[in-house]
Order: sequence, then structure tokens, then C-alpha cells
Amino acid sequence: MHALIVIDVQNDFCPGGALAVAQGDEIVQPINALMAEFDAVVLTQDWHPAGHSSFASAHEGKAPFEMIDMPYGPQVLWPDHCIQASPGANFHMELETDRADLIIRKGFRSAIDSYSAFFENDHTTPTGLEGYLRTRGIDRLTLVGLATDFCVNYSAVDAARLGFSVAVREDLCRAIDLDGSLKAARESMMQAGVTLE
Ligand code: VGL
Ligand code: ZN
Repeated sequence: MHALIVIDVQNDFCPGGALAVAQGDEIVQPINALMAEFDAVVLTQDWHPAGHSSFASAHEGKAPFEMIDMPYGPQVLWPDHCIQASPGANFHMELETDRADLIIRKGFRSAIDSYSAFFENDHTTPTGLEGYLRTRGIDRLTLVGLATDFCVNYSAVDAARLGFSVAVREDLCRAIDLDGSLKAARESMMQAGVTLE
């Protein structure tokens, strides 16, 4: 069984959003068109409480895109984004969310960020997605969405490590590309055995 995992296609990651990814909206229609080809469709939704610890605004004297050391390791600080129940946290208006079997939210704990759809950034706190996929008999995943070098990358690497067969459709992803993060992400995905399509 083969699932399509659509990562964070939300207003704040699209042009005009708080953490806009260039051309992030271009992938919406082709992702809609792809949904029918899969046994299951899962959407992820970045879903932060106001004042989340990944926001630069929560750290005195820090600006967006600076790094900070968190108890679980280094963390990029972001502009406030995807705040629970805000318009920016909504899916892109044209994404066909009605076709999703499951919508899984992540990043809702104030003290820890969660790029991956499988584990929070401590790499140990599970989101529950693995259990959902396994109990549905899903062993193959295709990932698309935003952003290639953060949430798609972390999700793909975790999925491969968990033993799923994983492909990333790079043409249906867009990247933030911070200080070479896209190149590093491609390398880590290839290293983990993810197929870049
Ligand atoms: C993401 C940065 C912060 C992503 C989410 O979806 O790639 N990036 N939160
Ligand atoms: Zn986030």
C-alpha cells in the first residue's frame, strides 16, 4: 500500500505568508491531481501555539533565521508562523483537503519544534503517524510539500529510518534554502536511502 504524504501546504509557507517559500503555491494543483493515484492521502499541518519556542520573537535579542541551542540540539529561529487557528495555519485555499484520510498536526508543544511528521525535533517524541501507517498496511510513501529542506527532509529521513520505502517528488516541493540547507537536505535524504524523483 502506497501513501501520499503532503507536508505543510499552508498559507504561511506560500507567497504572502509569514514564512513564505518562493513559489510554494505552484505545487498545489499538481499535488491535487496526484492524490487519486494513491491508496491513502495524509496531510501534515504545522500547528504552533502563540509564543512557540521556535519563534525568534520568544527569545530576547534574537532575529528570525538566527540559531539557538535548545535542550534537544541546535534550532533555527523562525518568524512567527502557523499559529493555531490563525489564517496562516490554514491549508492553501486550493488544496483539496477533503481528499485526505488523515490530517496530522505537529509542533503543538511550546518547548519543542517538530519538523518531521514522525518525530519531534528531539528525534524521540513520536507524532503517532508511524502507527497509523503501519496499522493501515502502508509500506511505501511519496512525499511532497513545503519545505524541501526542513519538514520534507526530516520527514523523509525519519520514514526511511523507520523502514518505509520513501520517495520525494522534488518537483512538487519547494525549499527555504537557508545557508546551503537545500544541498545538505538532498545529501541527508540520499544518505538515508530516500529516492529523489
Ligand atoms: C517548516 C520551518 C518551521 C516546514 C515548519 O514546514 O518546513 N519550516 N516550521
Ligand atoms: Zn513551524
